[in-house]
Amino acid sequence: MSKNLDKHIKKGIDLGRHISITQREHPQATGEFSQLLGQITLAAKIVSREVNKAGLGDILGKTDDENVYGERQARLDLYANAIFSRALIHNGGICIIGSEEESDPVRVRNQELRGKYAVTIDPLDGSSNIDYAVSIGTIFGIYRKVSPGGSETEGTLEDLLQPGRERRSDGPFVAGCPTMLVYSAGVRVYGFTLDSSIGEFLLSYPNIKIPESHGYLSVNESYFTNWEEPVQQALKELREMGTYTSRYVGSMVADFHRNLLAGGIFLYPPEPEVAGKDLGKLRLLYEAAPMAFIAEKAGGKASNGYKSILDIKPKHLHHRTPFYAGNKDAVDLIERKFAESDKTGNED
Ligand code: FBP
Repeated sequence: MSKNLDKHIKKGIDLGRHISITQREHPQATGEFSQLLGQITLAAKIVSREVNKAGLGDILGKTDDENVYGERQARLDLYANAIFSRALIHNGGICIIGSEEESDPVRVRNQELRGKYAVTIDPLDGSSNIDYAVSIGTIFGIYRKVSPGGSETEGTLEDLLQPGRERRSDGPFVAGCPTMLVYSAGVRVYGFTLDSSIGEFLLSYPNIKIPESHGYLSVNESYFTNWEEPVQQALKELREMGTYTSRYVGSMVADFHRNLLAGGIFLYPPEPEVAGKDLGKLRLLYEAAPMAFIAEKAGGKASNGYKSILDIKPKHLHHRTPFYAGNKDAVDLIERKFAESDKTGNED
């Protein structure tokens, strides 16, 4: 980031101004990325408003519909999916969406609306907490279209199944006490807080760097006995260090966000003997890879136990992966335990 720009990125500036400032770093920029980020934040504000008054209307609870994994979809899951899809398709300049709530990719049929970006999204992460006023959020990821034909042609699966390192930008929204946007376009990680009195995201964290060697252990320990030995050993050693303590909300966006600011590691290990959890629970494209992008840009690390999450080539839209993300030294410990064990990596 050039010195000249650095002095303009001040706490309190609004997201629109921030985007126009950082865009100066990309003389070839067309404004399409800014437009897309603008639509994503607009949808986030609408969803955050609904979340903040959930319980007064009839938006809580589950529907009878199930997602591709047989998980019953919450009303707010479907509401958030509809709001983000509408904003992305009608004004986002995208060609295709890969969403947790849709079994198949959502293509932009109308050529006038199509653009050069592909988006992956978990419209509402932390579904098990929706009805209990616990922090939840949205996770999004942006890729450039790679399939032939530019925005003239429809997006294809190829535009979604790109390794995380190809991402243009990523970020979670955390609908918690304040609603926050955390995003990176590849250089720094920025944190914006929604000032609902003016309906604007204002810069609250100009350059997030994850603190090292201490913080929180965030994992659902009730599955401990199902984990592979290297994970059990690593967790024991992290506990014995005495510089970590446990915190687990059960909404990855909230657990990851806390650890991003305060230090720590979020883990969702595989349970080889449990049906459907041999690769863990979290989905690569719209849960693990966006968070891995943020973790790495903030000086941390994210791994599947054997390699960086950002180097995994997705096999399909809802591909699952073991996920360890946070302090570099804590994730290195996990990788060391797997390397020392005679276990061969169930690669991807
Ligand atoms: P959803 O996107 O369906 O909410 O699933 C992901 C998630 O809720 C994560 O946010 C959270 O970390 C994890 O599942 C909780 O799983 P578990 O209840 O097994 O600990």
